[in-house]
Amino acid sequence: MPILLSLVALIAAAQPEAPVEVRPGEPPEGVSAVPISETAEPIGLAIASFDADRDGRTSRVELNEALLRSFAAADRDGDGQLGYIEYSGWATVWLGSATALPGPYAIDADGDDRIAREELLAEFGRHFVRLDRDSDGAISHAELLTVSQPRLPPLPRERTPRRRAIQR
Ligand SMILES: [Ca+2]
Ligand SMILES: [Ca+2]
Ligand SMILES: [Ca+2]
Repeated sequence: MPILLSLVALIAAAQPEAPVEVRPGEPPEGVSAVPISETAEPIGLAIASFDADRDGRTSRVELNEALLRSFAAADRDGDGQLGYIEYSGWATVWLGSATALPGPYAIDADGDDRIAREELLAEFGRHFVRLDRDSDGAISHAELLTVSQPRLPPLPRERTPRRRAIQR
């Protein structure tokens, strides 16, 4: 009898483990059902890089000083204003792309096709207040992160009714 038992044990040990059953629409065990990603807006890149004293936080003074410094560097023709082309150069350096937000139309509050220092400071000031979630007067890196759940691919749809709907 003990021989038979050990034989059963051996056979059981030789059997491959039953595959983990994964039901459609459910993640396998150990994988979070809610994938989280943390991203920063382009304006967050600029604000983080304006942290002059490297304490990991950008104060309003650091923001304004860096904006004025970078404004002067981007003002190629030295007229004290940034044309839209000059602004796209500024945005490429500090926001990472000429088309990143905030765009020139949002900043150019008086619509004269030129960006004045005050207009740049005012627009960034608005974003500063928005991003300073704890209202302590400085933007931490944590305040620049947006936690989001990436979109999952849509479920396949039945085609026929949809085509009919488009034809109508
Ligand atoms: Ca700082
Ligand atoms: Ca203007
Ligand atoms: Ca803050």
